[in-house]
Amino acid sequence: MLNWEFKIPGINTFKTMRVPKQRFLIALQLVFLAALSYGQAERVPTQRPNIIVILADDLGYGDLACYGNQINQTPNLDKLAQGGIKFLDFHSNGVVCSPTRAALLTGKYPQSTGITGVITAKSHRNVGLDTREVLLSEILKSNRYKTGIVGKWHLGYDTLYSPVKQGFDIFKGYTSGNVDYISHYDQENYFDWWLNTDKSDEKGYTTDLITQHALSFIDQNKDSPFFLYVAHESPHAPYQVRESKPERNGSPDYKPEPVANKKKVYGQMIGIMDEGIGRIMAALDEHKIAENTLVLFVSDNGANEVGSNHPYRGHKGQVWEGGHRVPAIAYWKGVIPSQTSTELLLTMDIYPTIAELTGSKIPNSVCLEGRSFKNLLLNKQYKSPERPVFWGFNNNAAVRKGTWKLLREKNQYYLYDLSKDPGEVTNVMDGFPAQTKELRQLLDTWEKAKSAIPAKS
Ligand SMILES: [Ca+2]
Repeated sequence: MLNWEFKIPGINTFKTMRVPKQRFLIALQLVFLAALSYGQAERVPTQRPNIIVILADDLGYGDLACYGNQINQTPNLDKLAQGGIKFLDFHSNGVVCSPTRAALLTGKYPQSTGITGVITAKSHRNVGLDTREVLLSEILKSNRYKTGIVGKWHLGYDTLYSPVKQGFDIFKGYTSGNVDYISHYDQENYFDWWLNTDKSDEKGYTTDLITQHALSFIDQNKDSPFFLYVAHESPHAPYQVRESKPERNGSPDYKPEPVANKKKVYGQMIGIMDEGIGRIMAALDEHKIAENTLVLFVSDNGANEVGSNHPYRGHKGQVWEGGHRVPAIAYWKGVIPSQTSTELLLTMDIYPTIAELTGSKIPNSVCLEGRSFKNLLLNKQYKSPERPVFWGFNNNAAVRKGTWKLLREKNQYYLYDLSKDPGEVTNVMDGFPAQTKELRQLLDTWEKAKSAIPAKS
C-alpha cells in the first residue's frame, strides 16, 4: 500500500502525517461533497424544528407594505417576506375569526368542527371547540414539544375549553373575539385576560403583552423543540394605540371618546405588531435558533372597511376574495429560499405541514382535510393538490377549483375566472355553463355533507 504524505497545520508547528492513499481519496471526496452542499442556498433542516405560527386578526391582503400598502410601515414583516416565501394565493378557511382558528388547530374545514361562525361573547358562553378534536398542539405535545399560545383563543370561554386543556402548556391571553387593548374587557364587558385558567389583572397594551409573553416563552424553551402560537389581536377593533384611553371599563354605561382617525390608528396598530415580530426574530437570532425555527405568519380573515384588501373585492364576513385571501409569509433562516408563491393554500393546510415537518404522529382516528405543503417550504418537488376548496358563512358560500370560483351571496350565484378577473368584477356564469354546472355540483355536495354536522356557532 502506497502512503501519501501531506501536512496539516498544528498549533505551533506543521506536523507530517502518513495516510493510506485510499483513505486520502475518500477524505478528498467528502471535502468535495461538503463544498458542494455549502454552495447551495438551503441547508437540510433539523428533524424537530421549532415552530412559530403568528396569526394576525382581521389583517387584510393589502394592509402590509410588502403587499403593496403605501401608508402602513411594516419593515419587519417586509423583511420576512423578502427573505422567505410570500404567498399570493393563501386563504383563511373562515371569513371571520373563530372558524379560521378551528381550521388552523384541527387541519379541517371549520364546518367539520361545528365552528361555522363567531363564538360570540354574548350568545355562546358555553360553546367551544370540541375537546375530542386532536389539536395541532396535542400532536406536538405528544412529540415532546413545549407548546404555548399567547394572545387570542376564541374557541370557547369556559375553562373546560381552555387551551391548557387542549395541548398547550401555557396560555397567556384572552378568550373573546377582542378585548380593550388597555383595560382587557371584552365587547360584552367581561374581564378577559388569563394566565392559563386564572384571570390576571396584568397591565399593559395587549399587543406588547403578547410580544413579551412570546419572548419569555422562547427564552424559557429555547433548548427544546417548541411550538409557539402567537395569536395577535392587531389590527382588530377597538382602535387603540399604547397611549389610548380605555374604551371599556366593565360598565355598560361607560361612554368612551370616539376615535378621531381610525385608519391612522389602524396603521399604527399594525406597526406595533410588526415591531413585536421584529423583536421575536431578533430573539431567535440572539438565542442562535433562527436556523432551527420555522416562522409562519398569516391573517385569520380579510380586513373590514377600515383596512385594505386591495386589489380584491369585499371584506371580512364575505366570501368574495377580500374576505378570505390573506397575507401569508413563511420564513426559515437558511432553509427556505426567497421566493413568491402562487400556490392555492388554506389555513387548514398548516396542521399537516407542521405535523410532517416535525415528524409528529397523527392518530388514525383523525381525518384531516388540509394537505401538507412541506415540500413547497423546503423547495423540493411540490405538486399542488388537485382539489376544489370551499368557504361558507351564514347562507353565503364559495367554491374554487383551479382559477375558477363560483360563489353565492344573498342567494345569487356568480362565476369568475380569477386568472382573468381577480377583482370579481364581471359575472361570467352565462358564458360558461359547463364550469358553472361542475362547480355548483361540487358546492352543493360539500354543503350537504357539512350541513349534517351540527353547527355550534
Ligand atoms: Ca378575525
